[in-house]
Parts: sequence; C-alpha cells; structure tokens
Amino acid sequence: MVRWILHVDMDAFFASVEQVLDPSLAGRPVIVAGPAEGRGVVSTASYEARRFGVRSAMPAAQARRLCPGGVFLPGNHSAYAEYSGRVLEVLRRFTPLVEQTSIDEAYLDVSGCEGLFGDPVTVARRIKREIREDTGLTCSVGIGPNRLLAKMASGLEKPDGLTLLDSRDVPRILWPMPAGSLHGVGPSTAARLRALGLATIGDVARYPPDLLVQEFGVSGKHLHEAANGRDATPVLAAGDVPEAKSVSRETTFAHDVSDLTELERTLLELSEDVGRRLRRDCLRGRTVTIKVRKADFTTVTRSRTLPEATDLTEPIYEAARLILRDYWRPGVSVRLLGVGLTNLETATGATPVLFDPVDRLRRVSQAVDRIRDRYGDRAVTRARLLRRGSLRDPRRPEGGPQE
Ligand code: TTP
Ligand code: MG
Repeated sequence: MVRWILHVDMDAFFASVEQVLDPSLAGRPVIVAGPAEGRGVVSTASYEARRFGVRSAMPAAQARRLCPGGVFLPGNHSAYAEYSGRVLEVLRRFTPLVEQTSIDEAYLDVSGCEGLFGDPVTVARRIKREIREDTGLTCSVGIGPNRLLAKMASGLEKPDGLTLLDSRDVPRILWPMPAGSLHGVGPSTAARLRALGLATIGDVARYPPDLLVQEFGVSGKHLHEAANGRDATPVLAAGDVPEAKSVSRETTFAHDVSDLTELERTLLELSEDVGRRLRRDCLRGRTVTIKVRKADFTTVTRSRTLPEATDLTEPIYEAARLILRDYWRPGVSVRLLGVGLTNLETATGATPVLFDPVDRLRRVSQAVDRIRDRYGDRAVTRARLLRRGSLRDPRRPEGGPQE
C-alpha cells in the first residue's frame, strides 16, 4: 500500500485567529508581539504585515519601525488554544492517525482513507474546506509519501497552499533549496554544513554519507536520508506513548571539575537542553536522572521522581541539583556530567491549559526555544548561565544513555 502523509500548518496562525475574532482586522497588517517598549518579540505577523518585512522572532521595536501602520496585539493564548483544538477536531474526522506537533501543525496518515474520502489530494481539499467552514481560518497542506516530504511540501505554497511532493520531485524541487531549509536543520547545523562546502539540500544529498556520519554522528545518517527525501518516522495517534524513551544530555569537561558552582551551572545548561528537546517533541517526563563520571572513570547514576511529569527546565534542574548536592563531596573531581528524563508521556494532542503559572512558564520556554531554533543557542540565555562568562561550546556526548 502506498503511504500518504499530510502535513497541515495553519497560516499566520495567531494573527489569523485575531482577524477571525475581529473581522475589522481582515486584510490589515496584524502583528502579535510582546510590548515594543520592553524587549518583546514578534510571535507572528499576518501576511499583510510580512510584506513590510515583519517576521516571527523579530524584536517588536523593529517590527514597529518596519510597519508603523500595523495593528500590534499582545496575544490571546486561550483563543489560540481553543482554535487549535477546533482544527484538531476537524482533522480527527478523517483519521485517528493525527499527530499534533505544535499548536498549529499536525501530521495525518491518510493511507487508509482512500475508500472513505478519496485520494490524498481530495482529502486535503476537504480538510482545507472544513477547517475554513468551522473556524474561518486557512491552512497550507503538504502531501508526501512520508512526513518529511509532507512537511517540506506544506511550506512551499503558503498561505492557503496545497502541495504534493513526491519522491521523484526531490531533485527538481528540494535539491536547489538552501541546506538550512531542510526540516530538522537548525542554524548551527546549517553553519557546519556550509563549512563543509554544502550550501544546498542537493549538496548534502550527494555528499558521501559516511563523511556526514563522521562529522555529525547518527544525525549525519538522518541528514543524508532527509536530503534524499527519505524518512521512515511513523505518524502516531494521540495516546501512543513512545516506548521506553528517554531524553538525556551529557557533557565531558575539557578539564576535570570539582567546583560545585561550576557543576551546577553545567547541570542547568544540560537541563535546559533536555527541556527544550522535550518541548519540541511534545513529551513530558517524571524521573530525573543525573550521571556523574569521576576523574577515575567510575560512573554513578542517581534518580529522583517528580510529583508530576514536566517539560520545563526549572523543575528538571531543581531535581538534578538536589541529587548532585546529595552526592557531591569536596574533593570529588568530575569528568562527565549528564541529565536525563525518563518515565515519559506524550503531551501530543493535549490542548494546553493556558491560565496556570506553570503554563505561563512553558509559553516563555517555548518562545525562547523558537528564538534559539532560529538564531542559535546563544541568542537567549538565562542570567545564571552568564554569571561566569560566556557559554562554552557545545560538547559531544560520551557514551552513556542517549535518546
Ligand atoms: P508557525 O506555523 O511557524 O507560523 P505561522 O502559523 O504564524 O505562519 P506560517 O505557518 O503561515 O508561516 O507558528 C505557529 C504559531 O506559533 C504562530 O502563529 C505564533 C507562534 N510562534 C511564536 O510564538 N514564535 C515564533 O517564533 C514562531 C515561528 C511561531
Ligand atoms: Mg503556521
């Protein structure tokens, strides 16, 4: 059976919801952003505002300069969550295999839908129509034989697009695009690819895979596959908990460290990385584990279980710090430190509750994650990480538990 995956991504989502809620805003440049006086950033801008050069994650003050006539709104997250839920309801009419990956995107595996709803293009058209009828919003739908091609396709004809990207279109359509536009390639990977002389997706596709693996480890293999338009990741229905998965990060120090403050600062960096990955993958976990490898190579792992599952940096860090303090004695010299989360559950499909303080924290974290995804890890940092100079370079993990 041919596999058909749809990727649905709402157009200018927050701004479009504002335009639906207040029809006088239709057709106008709407910018959802934090306060321009402060250090607010743009969450998103309507396509009318994008014509002025306004983009997500741009400082609000800059957006005001580019688009002085824009309608600036502070954001109404409970409304966005409600509309997100309504879109999801529409999608679930077509198949239970709907995997929501962010507030405004989802993958659907429609391989089995042909008999009921027709071919994937017909399904996509119906989805677009029903979303529009039920919510007033437009979306862009990408269709592909796998998640990757569906995702790349949905971005090709925004807004209100419907694009099919077949494997045989990969050389013609994907290969001329910049390597950084390949899904999963962030700014730092893109920079490393450029350093290897790989500017386009095609350059990556044609580069010897073993050299990519040498440079990027396992992700080199994924890069090679993705650049060639291949991806075997399944679409998971809500509630399909990923089995025995853990998310962990670890680092080997350039010199063994025995200073507790330095170790705690590293724990915070690692907890931040773990939290970011959890939030990106819509996962939460309950058990925090730290791993300490001493200078003599003896390794211990200690765990602590939280009262409830989390994807936030702060509780992960607090638990990790308590475990470390419990273990650490003056004179212990540490070679490697790791933080991991197990006992994971999927947060996929859950409509976020937007009023409690924990969720506020989560929204802040998500905003920071997005800025980092776009501008690199150093774009935003916690005050505590700055206290002792700049962040060090990302270090390679050394053995031990991985995702
Ligand atoms: P996106 O789907 O990336 O952007 P979008 O829906 O606004 O525009 P389009 O898909 O048409 O290009 O993100 C979905 C929502 O997530 C977006 O409406 C607002 C929020 N968001 C942020 O808060 N900060 C960001 O940096 C980005 C990219 C999105
Ligand atoms: Mg979108």
